[in-house]
Formats: sequence, structure tokens, C-alpha cells
Amino acid sequence: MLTIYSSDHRLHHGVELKDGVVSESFEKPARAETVLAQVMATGLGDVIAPKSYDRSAYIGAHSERYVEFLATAWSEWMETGRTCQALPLVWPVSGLPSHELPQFIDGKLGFFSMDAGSPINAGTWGAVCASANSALTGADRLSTGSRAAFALCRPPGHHAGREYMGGYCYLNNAAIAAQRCIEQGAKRVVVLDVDFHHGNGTQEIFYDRSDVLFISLHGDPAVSFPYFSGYADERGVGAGEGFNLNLGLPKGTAMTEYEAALRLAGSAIARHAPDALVVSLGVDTFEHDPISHFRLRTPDYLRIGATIARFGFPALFVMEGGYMVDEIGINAVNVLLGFEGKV
Ligand code: OKP
Ligand code: ZN
Repeated sequence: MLTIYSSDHRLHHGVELKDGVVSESFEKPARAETVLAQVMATGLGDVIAPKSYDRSAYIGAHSERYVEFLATAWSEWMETGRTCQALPLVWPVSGLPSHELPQFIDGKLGFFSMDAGSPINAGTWGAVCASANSALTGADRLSTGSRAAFALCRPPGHHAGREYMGGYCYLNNAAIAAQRCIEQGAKRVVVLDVDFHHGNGTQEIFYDRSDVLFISLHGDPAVSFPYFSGYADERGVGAGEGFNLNLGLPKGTAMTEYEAALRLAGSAIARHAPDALVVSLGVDTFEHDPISHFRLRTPDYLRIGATIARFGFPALFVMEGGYMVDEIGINAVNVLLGFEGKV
């Protein structure tokens, strides 16, 4: 299986507000390096750099003004004389009267975000574009007949909505890839999200559409980030009604229950009969992940990959989360090896 990877991900090295202190984010460069090292060590296949794409390739999944904000946020932040990373600290929650776009950067940061988990620094936009371009390059491989590809994206994307960043995400790589598949002629696409966290951004982007079915297996939002999205009664709206499937799972979920949910996803995928399957591949479902609470083990990821292969559709795997740096490589690549039948 071909891997698409750019070392430009290193340009982005974020901070995180944890326990009242700003420290290094769990979402750090070593994550992608570890996955790449495992791709090489197992001989998964060739590794290529992403092609470059015009900013317009991100529009469709995102709004133009949001992409413009991401591209210019750091320079606007610097103009105010600050050199620390830019973090939002105020949000237009439903009780506040104005939902107009502010003119000042601190207001814009809150307007275009869901939380303070997506800091912006000098290298963020470069890394974000390389990440999205990796997913786009993978989508184009599928459109030209490949059976599978792996976009080793960093930063991740599935929490990013049409007009907001959050949860370490900026551009929604999987949604951008799914949209690209449609634009290149796919009639129907499925985005299957196996990251521990609900892919609220991907859900939002395709919520009113019937061409892209979104399915997510994730920790019950009553007790898991992102808390305000991911319930079973979110089934889509208008033409998209019935084309959104949330499979929330309880704390401590292990492979037996996980596989049952994956089989349910499989039936929904078969009914949709997609031309392409985009897999939001997070491995924060791992038993030792520091920010999640499922109990999947390293060999389980081989079975997840084999199960996805049996669905029988061309698949683009897009890297999302996974924070136990030592095992993230083995676990992510196990899914790909399982898919290839190299078990
Ligand atoms: C991104 B992805 C941890 C707080 C959680 C956000 C988690 C984002 C996960 N102290 N903050 O879905 O893996
Ligand atoms: Zn996650």
C-alpha cells in the first residue's frame, strides 16, 4: 500500500492547556515519525510526498473565509506584538447575542473554533496544508484506480468543521478527500471514522448530504470529548437524513463489542455501495492511550484492517489520533497490514 507523507508536519508543534498549565500537546511531531518508521520497518510499500494543491481544493468541505482565516491568523496574531502561540479563549456560545465575525484576531480565533485545542503558530498553516494535500493525493490515487492508499496526515482533521478548528484539528483531511472523490466522479462515498473520538467535523460537513455517508465508532459523548456531538439520534438532516450513523460505545469497550459495532457499520456501508471508502484512522482506541478509555490491543488492529478489507471497497486511510507514542506506529500499520491480508 502506498503511503503519502510530508516532513512539513514538523512545522507544527502545538501547546495544550492541561490541568491549568500550558505544556506540550499530546498531538506532537513524534506521532507521525513513529508511524512512518513502522511503515518503513514493515515494508508496507512506497512512501511519496503529497502533490501541491490550490487552496480551492479545501473549499467544499470548508468555507472560503475560514480557510482565509487559517492562512492569515498567525500574521494577524504577530501584528499585535505577541510571539507565543495563538489560542482562542472566548466563544460565541448559544446564549450570547452576536454571532457576527469580529475584526480583531482574538475574536476571530473564538469565532472559528470549538475549543482551545488547536493552537496556531508560525508553522501551523504549512503543516496543515501538507496534511490536507496528503489526503488529496491519496484521494486522487483512488480516483485513478488504486485499491488502497495511506495518507499519513498530521495534524489530524476530523474535529474540524466547515468553519471551525478544534481538538488538534484545522482542515478536515478526510472530508476534503471525500469531497475530492466526489468531484473526481465518485457517486457515493463513505467516511468510516474509527478514531476513539467522534468525528464531529466530518459529520457536520456532510450532515445535509446523501452522497457521503458518515459512520463513526467512538466513546459515548456523555463521557468523552467532544461531548456535544456523537449521539445516535444525530442521523442527518434534509436530503442527508439517514446518511449519518453514530455508534457510541461505553467506557472500557474491548474488541468483542468493538467488532460487533464494526459489523453494523459494514452493513450500512454495503447498503450505500460507495465508490470509495475514506477511513478516519485513529488508534487512540488502544488500551494504553493516555487520553481515551477503550481497551483495544495491538493484534486487534490487524483484525480491524481485515474486516475493513472484507467490506470490499477501495479505501483511503487518513491518519487521525493516537497518543501513546510508542505503540501508535505498530497499531496504525497493523490496520493497513490487516487490510492487505499480510497477517
Ligand atoms: C483528537 B483526535 C485531553 C483533553 C482532550 C482533545 C482531544 C482531541 C482528540 N487532556 N482534548 O480525535 O484524536
Ligand atoms: Zn481521537
